[in-house]
Amino acid sequence: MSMPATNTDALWMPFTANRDFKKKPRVISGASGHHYTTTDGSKVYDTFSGLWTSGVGHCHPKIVEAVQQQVATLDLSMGFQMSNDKALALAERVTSMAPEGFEQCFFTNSGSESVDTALKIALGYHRARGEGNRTRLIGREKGYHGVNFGGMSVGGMVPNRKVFSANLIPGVDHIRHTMCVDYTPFTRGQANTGAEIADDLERLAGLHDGSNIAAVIVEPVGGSAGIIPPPIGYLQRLRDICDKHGILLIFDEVITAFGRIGEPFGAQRLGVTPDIITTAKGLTNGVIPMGAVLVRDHVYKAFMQGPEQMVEFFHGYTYSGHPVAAAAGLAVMDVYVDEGIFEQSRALEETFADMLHSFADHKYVTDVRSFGLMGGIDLAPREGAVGARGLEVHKKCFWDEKIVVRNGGDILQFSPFLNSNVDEMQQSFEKVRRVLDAID
Ligand code: PXG
Repeated sequence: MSMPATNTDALWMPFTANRDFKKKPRVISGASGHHYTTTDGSKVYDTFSGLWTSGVGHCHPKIVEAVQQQVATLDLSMGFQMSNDKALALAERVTSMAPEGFEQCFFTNSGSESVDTALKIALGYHRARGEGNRTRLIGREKGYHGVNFGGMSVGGMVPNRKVFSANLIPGVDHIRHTMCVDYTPFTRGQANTGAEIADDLERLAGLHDGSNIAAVIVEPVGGSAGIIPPPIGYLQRLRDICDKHGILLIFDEVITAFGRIGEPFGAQRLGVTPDIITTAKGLTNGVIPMGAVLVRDHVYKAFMQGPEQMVEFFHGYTYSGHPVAAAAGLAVMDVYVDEGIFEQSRALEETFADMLHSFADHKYVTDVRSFGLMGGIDLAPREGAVGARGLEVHKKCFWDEKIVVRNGGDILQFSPFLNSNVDEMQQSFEKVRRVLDAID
């Protein structure tokens, strides 16, 4: 076996401070269960489940076996005008877990692709129904919908948009975000106030005329911007305004689907049904890249018209429904059910929230937010050096405490395994506190 590579020169890393990283690289060469192994042989506990992806842990034997078998049986088949047995089975499996009425799913390779696919479905849907004037897309401030042009344009993360400002797709607006730090700090779960923030959509419907709006896309619980649970009643109010104006509601569930908030889909947990759901991450436990866009029956049916020899939706990826990814997904769905993963996730919520909110008293902590197994801790930025404190926590946790802690600037984000061991989780938070106590 060759030695693990350690030369970082050739790699341009995603969403990374490359020059800082390359001074002292943090390089992983193995993983098992809830730990990574570094190239120097250390075991590192993962508080972020991969990147919100790997809820059942790393290198789960059943998933590994399914992938190994599939790659030796059918490595790839063309997905256009043909399909494969695993893609069919996974589509059936995933739609059977979805909220009622979601009967079709379209496969992609990532969350970003799921989002752009969903936006295109929304535009195609209205046009197929004779409402081609409905072209406007509405996102939300602080939303994260991936990095492709559509998702970036409806997204509301300023650093991700800044450089591309002049090239964002036209015809997009944003409703206000629901980050309520100023008036409901340290909220555990959903805030009691703020449902009326949804009325911002009514304002945009008034401005543009609702009949010109195709779709609204939101994360049911904001993830990347630092864990933003919806105020109680907010999502239902969005749903009602969409219904009033014939607007499609898209839930971006790339993070919230598959147990992260204690149900197969966030829509089920939050009791609001959108028209389109985007997924990725937990679909395959992150083992093979894959995403899926689920649609309600009326959306699919709108496309199924015209001459039958015609392609109904001119969209798709070479690897849509890739058999190895789909085999991984099928094994993951088995693990979710056989090991009661969603139930475990739900049972861990309160313990996780207790641990997370215990940081409220720390001198650097300005807010703590949580929902399900999603948690955010805001740190006060250092004077004149935004993001420096967060990055130092990440690095010190890795080197001194042997845990991976994700920082988005000065926000620490937590995405524990859905089957976390409570003692390990407790120890990881004790380590985070030690690090916070030790730094400036
Ligand atoms: N939608 C949502 C809601 C996401 O969270 C994407 C789309 C894009 O998925 P891909 O697979 O194209 O990356 C995401 C991705 C973070 C973090 O630190 C989260 C994501 C990506 C990078 C960082 O929270 N989520």
